[in-house]
Amino acid sequence: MHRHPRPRRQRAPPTLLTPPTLLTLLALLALSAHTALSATVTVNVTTQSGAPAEDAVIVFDPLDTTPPPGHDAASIDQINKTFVPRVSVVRTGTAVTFPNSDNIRHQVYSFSAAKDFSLKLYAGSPKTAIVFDKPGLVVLGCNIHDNMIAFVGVVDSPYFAKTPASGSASLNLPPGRYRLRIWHPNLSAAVPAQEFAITDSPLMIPVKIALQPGLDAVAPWP
Ligand SMILES: [Cu+2]
Repeated sequence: MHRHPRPRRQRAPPTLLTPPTLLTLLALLALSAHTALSATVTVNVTTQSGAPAEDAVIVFDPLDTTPPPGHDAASIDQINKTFVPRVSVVRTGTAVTFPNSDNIRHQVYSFSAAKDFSLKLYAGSPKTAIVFDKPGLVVLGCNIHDNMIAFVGVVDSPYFAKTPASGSASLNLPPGRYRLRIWHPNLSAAVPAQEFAITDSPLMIPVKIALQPGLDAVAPWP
């Protein structure tokens, strides 16, 4: 019987233990300095009745510093004739894609001053993303389905969040003074902006908002 030659066991190449370079050390130092010099700030948003408020937009505008530019990509899907998510918050300059997970066509548009645009009627995912290049509130609609509505808060600050079902969102903020803005599509009264001086210790900020469910009008952007 023919025997396959036993494959020669390959010896693993010797591991090169490079000493940490100066650059690595500097990067580690910068990282630890950054970690030490930022505070976890938690904003807990509740309604009049004390229930957690989902989909509240939280924005901390830095008053002392100009944060470095940058932004992530974002995506707003269309599922069962509903925009998902209903509320988004993105940094100015973010490219947003609008995939369509339905097997019917949608036509996404906005007349908002912050972004006036209209995608052609489409199924699947359009190739082009829409760049949200001005701060403000963009209200999205679908020309085919009047009930479809979604909101994109476009902010210059990199320090923003949207509350999940718990009503509570945490951010890491470098020390300094900030203006806190809160928005929700169903606000029945504007939330006054507040100023905070953030140090390096954690902070919990409770915020009560008044909501009017089913309100047709969209709350003004702060
Ligand atoms: Cu539609």
